[in-house]
Amino acid sequence: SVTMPEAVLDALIVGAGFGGVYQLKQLRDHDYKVKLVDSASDFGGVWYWNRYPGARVDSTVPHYEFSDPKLWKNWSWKQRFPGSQEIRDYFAFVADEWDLRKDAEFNTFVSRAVFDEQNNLWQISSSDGKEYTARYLLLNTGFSAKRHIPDWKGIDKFKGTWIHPSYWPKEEPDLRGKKIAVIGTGSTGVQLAQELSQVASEFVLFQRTPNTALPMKQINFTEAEHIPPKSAYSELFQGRRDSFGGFNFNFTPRCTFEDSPEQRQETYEELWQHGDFHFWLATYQDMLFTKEANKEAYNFWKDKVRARIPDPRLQAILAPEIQPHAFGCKRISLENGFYEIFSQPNVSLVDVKSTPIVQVVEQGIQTTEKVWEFDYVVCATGFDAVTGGLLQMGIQGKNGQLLTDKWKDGVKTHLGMAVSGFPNMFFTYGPQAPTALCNGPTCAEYQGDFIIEMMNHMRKTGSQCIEARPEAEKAWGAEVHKFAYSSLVPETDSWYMGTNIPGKRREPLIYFGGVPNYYLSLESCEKGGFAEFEQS
Ligand code: NA7
Repeated sequence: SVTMPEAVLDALIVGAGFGGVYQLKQLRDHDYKVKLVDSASDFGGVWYWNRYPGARVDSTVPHYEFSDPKLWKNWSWKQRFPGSQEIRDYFAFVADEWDLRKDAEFNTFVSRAVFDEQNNLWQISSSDGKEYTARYLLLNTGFSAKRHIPDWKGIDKFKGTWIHPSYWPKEEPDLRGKKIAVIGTGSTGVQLAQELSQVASEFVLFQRTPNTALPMKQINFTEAEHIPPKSAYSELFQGRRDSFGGFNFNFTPRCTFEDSPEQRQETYEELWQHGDFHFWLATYQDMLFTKEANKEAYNFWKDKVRARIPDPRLQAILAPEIQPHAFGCKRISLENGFYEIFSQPNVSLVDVKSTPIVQVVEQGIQTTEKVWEFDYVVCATGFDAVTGGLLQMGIQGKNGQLLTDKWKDGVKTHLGMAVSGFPNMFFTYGPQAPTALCNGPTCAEYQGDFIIEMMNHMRKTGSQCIEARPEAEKAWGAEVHKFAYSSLVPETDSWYMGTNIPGKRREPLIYFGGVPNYYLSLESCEKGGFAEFEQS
């Protein structure tokens, strides 16, 4: 049955992670009539879904939280890199503090959104038949809303339990003494391997590409010791806009070979000891741009990691002598004892580059070498990242054009937030923005503030329709390509380039100019009265 459209909203927000939650709070404070929907049954975004053993953020707090003092003054984390449950607790706290629940509808998957050109309104419907009418459609669906499972033959024949980790069963399976496989060595695979190898009777990790993981250096906070102290928070939140990744650190202004070999070793060692992403994003500024600099960083990484793996065969798979890809141009993960698990007698590593997976069979996984038997297969093969989540919602702009058609020959956006032909629609943490290279909450606030300023501007001028100008979109695309192609990123296979999904177009999906440049672009657009957008 078709329900009658509810009263017109100023904005429908899709997604209850950092982006959506921030916008709900801010828009309500600015007297907009808003509602938030999410397909999950609670707040948390990625953290609602990612509840697999070991799921943990690899950005430090307090960067990885909202900057509102009302929140951080009353919230203390237990660890420098909080686990998934702790982040869900934080979301529950935020929902209470900001009184969000009354405007949130859960278990609601947006399956269609059509722009009504006569009235400048979005008509939105959910898969269970709910309908919404809103002036603005604000998509905060994140970069990993669409899971990816390779289409191996026989998955349906497997007699054990097959799990994509972001659909971890709420009823926690008892994995003790079980034979467990993890396929994939992204952040998820690495975190899972660290945990499941400790409980499984036999644990097998299937690796296609080594993850050039860095030591996390977790810190447990105590009441007395909360690092950094809260007195430093305000300044620290300010500092995010000057940092490439939206944290509080930056590339050093020096180039790799300006230093003597001894100085270089010392610098690398310091970055290494610091943990976090420092060896990646606080290193020599040419690391992501020149092959020689990149190789130097890789070699240091390789020697460090090899020292932790006694078996030369495993060394060659986990930390190959020949650099497998440009270091840091594929998402680096933070590990906590990952390389040590391979010395355990119950752990095996399968290199699927040399012995590919042929098919899934009743007992487990058949490679070109043998059949591996399992009770559980955890398929940590990632996501149709960055664009997949946006393209699965049946979005239709002006003249009936589908977003899937608009992006058929490549992604086009203005500022990584808007699309020409799709008025009054904005998204955060999507394609052609610093997404995923930028700390999530930093992006949520900067992009959210831009959207709110834009809506305020529209209200002030009495306009009802705002749409990215095609020429602005073209210029932004060129900007995105300029940054990407000046680096080693485009030659590296990864979801940054869309190459993790068979058949997906190879193109830079992320803006690699860093947060400071991105922030300037937003600021200049705002100061120019949003003239890069047509308004009527
Ligand atoms: P990722 O980072 O996309 O990792 C997926 C992993 O699965 C990666 O190691 C892939 O190998 C592997 N994969 C994908 N398809 C296959 C096939 N067909 N055969 C074997 N292995 C395969 O997803 P995550 O969930 O770990 O992390 C997502 C993001 O969340 C992460 O980057 C952080 O930002 C947080 P590949 O490397 O492509 O060779």
